[in-house]
Amino acid sequence: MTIFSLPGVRHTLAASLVAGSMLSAPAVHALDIKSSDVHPMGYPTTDAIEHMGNLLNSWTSGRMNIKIFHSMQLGGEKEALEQVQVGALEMTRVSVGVVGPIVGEFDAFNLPYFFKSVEHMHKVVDGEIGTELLNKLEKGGLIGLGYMDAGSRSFYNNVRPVKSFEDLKGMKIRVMQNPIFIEMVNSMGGNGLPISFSELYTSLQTGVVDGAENNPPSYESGKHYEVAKYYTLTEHLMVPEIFVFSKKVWDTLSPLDQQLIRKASVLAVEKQRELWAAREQRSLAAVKALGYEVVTDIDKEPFIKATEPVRMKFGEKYADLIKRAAAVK
Ligand code: BDP
Repeated sequence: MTIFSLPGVRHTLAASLVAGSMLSAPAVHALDIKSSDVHPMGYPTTDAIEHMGNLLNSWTSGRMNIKIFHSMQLGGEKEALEQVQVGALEMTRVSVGVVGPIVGEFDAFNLPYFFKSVEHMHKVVDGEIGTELLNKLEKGGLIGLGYMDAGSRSFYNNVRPVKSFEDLKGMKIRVMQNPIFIEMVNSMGGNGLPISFSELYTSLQTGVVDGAENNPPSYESGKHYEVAKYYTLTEHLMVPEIFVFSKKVWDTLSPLDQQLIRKASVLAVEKQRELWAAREQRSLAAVKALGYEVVTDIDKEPFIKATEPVRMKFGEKYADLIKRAAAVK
């Protein structure tokens, strides 16, 4: 009897586990997974998690579902991670930028100008090192399910177009809540201010900050161009995204449910990366089409040089890991 098809999961094991749990009805628990994201629906990350929810729903005939709390309904990412750690929220998708303060090794990925290319980043996060780090999340009460793409982050502001290294001088720049990013901006002559993404638009609008830094899809989707019209492709960070499950809740799940979530996560990552590649291009084009200035011709060397002390200082503790990641071909 075919109960349902479960691509990739060892069929005999899955079928017997499902058959077993179907026979003993009380063991089958409905699972409504609440998952948060700062982005709205229609963004690559939220759409990928929606896809994951649809897969789980169809594989279990509606027993497992994901409800997405999108658009910062639950606040910023730091708060979301705290909720997941205590088990009040089952899942969240966040930037690795805010994971460093929980599991320090992730700061290797948060160093400015660290990854050489998207391919390099993929090889590192999809390889041994990526898995090793996901496993370390357990000590922070989190189960790491996978890495998603977030392209490169660049500066934008409402004072003047940044056409050379000197132009950033004196600007108050919002960064994600991690000391690395504060020092990164300071090393470039600006003034880094850690602020939650949920407060960023207002902070730009009211002049609490002059600018921020992010990838083109976030700049476009958050309509930050309305309040910070100069965008420059400095591409100083390539911070992946991550989605995590609450270890507290995870430990109450059956091995089959855990397996289903793992399998659906792999497919969610695939989906997200596909959506991401297309969205990155579209977002930049959309911003340009609206008439906003995007500086693409920029000498990155002075930025790379200025941030060397940041790589040294924050990388020192994880020197081996960083060496291994840098050597990944
Ligand atoms: C975006 C990430 C999001 C972060 C945000 C930020 O997708 O997870 O919260 O940047 O800057 O690129 O806080």
